[in-house]
Amino acid sequence: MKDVTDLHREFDGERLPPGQRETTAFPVLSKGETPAVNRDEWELSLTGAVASPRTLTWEEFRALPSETQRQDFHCVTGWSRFDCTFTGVTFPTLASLVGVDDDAVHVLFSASDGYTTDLPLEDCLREEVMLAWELDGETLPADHGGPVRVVTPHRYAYKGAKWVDGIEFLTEPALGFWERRGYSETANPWNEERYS
Ligand SMILES: Nc1nc2c(c(=O)[nH]1)N[C@H]1C(S)=C(S)[C@@H](COP(=O)(O)O)O[C@H]1N2
Ligand SMILES: [Mo]
Repeated sequence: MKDVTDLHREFDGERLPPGQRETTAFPVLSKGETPAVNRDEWELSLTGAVASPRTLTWEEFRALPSETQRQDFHCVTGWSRFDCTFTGVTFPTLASLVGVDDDAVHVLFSASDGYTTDLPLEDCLREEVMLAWELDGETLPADHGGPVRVVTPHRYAYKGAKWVDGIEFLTEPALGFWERRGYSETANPWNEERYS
């Protein structure tokens, strides 16, 4: 299994980012109710500044190469959960499927509960950014974003959309749900980039 729990070194930080406390629980943090998302009706759209936009069904998505990674998870409200095991498809795999245009600079993720979040493209084109359907060897629970969520272990976890159903490649930055409410665009936990 690929272990990326040492990626804090790249950001010149300790494993536990400043101002965080470790929890062994996995709290649920959602802006509203957990939406009921049925795998058989779920689709993932890949649109915007790409050569070939695609909409993937669950079967098509699951046929893509997948991997399992050990990752840490940092919530901007101050808790971190170490050693989460996620199985999914990496963002670079999805990006190469559609062929990202040269002028794409940001990515807007959207989700079934109306949530959105935006990240610079370079922060997405990393092996540890995954669209995951398994947590700790079990089907990803609905509260944690099942059937499919994004994980961003190098960024605060609000950059990882639960119940993800859309990825739009953008030629300029956009503001997602929390970014519009004053949270950081870049969200690097080792710099405590919590607010903009
Ligand atoms: N669709 C969606 N994704 C979301 C959220 C949300 O409200 N809706 N909350 C974000 C926040 S603030 C955090 S910390 C993590 C929490 O994930 P968890 O509930 O699995 O702990 O999901 C992120 N992704
Ligand atoms: Mo969060």
